[in-house]
Amino acid sequence: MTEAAIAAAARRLARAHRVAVLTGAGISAESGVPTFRDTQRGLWAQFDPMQLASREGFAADPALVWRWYAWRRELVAGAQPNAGHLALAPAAARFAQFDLITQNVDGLHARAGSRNVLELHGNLLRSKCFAQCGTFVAEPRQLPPGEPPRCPRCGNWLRPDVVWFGEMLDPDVLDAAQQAAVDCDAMLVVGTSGLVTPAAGLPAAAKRAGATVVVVNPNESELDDVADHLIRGPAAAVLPSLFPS
Ligand code: BJW
Ligand code: ZN
Repeated sequence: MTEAAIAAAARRLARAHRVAVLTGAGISAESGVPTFRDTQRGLWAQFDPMQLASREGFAADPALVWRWYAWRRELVAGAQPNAGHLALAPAAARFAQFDLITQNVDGLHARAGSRNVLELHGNLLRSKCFAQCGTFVAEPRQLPPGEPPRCPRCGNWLRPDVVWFGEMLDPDVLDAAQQAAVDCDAMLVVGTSGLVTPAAGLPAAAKRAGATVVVVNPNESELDDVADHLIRGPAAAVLPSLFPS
């Protein structure tokens, strides 16, 4: 069943000229990076990620939120791109247009060789000033764990350069992603629960504009209804077969 669904989707993708890909945390699961809604392991089981990933959560306890991100940053630093990430990087060259849109903050697509990745929710490996004075810091792995470091310009806290709940996405990145969605003739959606807007609206926007939508997820998701091709399987096993050499 899944084999037939993969073969049908692969045939459709092979005919496409303009492809957009939307990835979520599931694509990094097989690299050992927990999905967003599965980050509550061990010591972190008692905390709500929706609370930690918010300005209010950081303001209430900056050290706690900083430690959560420091822990996740270490996990990502020790992880490697998997066969799913690695299948997407060379696939870009097969199409007239190929846009890779990710909700992930782990940077694994770039480490797999993908270029011009549209990172809708920022990147865990960068930090910026909580007071929005315009300061960005590139290499927070060198920063101490525990308390957040201070902004070198204004002295406020540094925070991860990610998009928290209730914050606006970078308008240029969001515009580019929305344009890619309405311009593509096939959209591949991988490893996202489809719970978080505006990212979750991109597959429906693509479909309304006439694109075929392929969804890859081992579990049910909010995006199953949008799928023309629904592939129930893990990204690292499925993606190489969608772009056979
Ligand atoms: C596999 C697999 C394998 C497993 N292979 N697959 C009410 C109040 C306030 C705001 C809102 C509200 N109602 C709606 C909103 C808007 C809000 C929102 O959507 N909230 C919902 C929760 C309801 N959105 C926002 O606030 C956004 N901003 C915005 O809209 O601005 C305008 C506005 C402002 C104020 C009010 C209203 C509007 C910003 C959203 C930012 C999201 N940021 C996060 C955190 C980033 C930093 C960090 O990581 O800490 O981004 S949240 C988190 O969810 C993260 C992810 O990118 C994002 C999506 O999650 P994803 O990737 O789908 O992961 P999971 O874990 O949910 O799912 C994993 C999937 O993988 C599952 O389906 C598995 O089955 C699958 N899987 N193994 C393939 N091997
Ligand atoms: Zn500052």
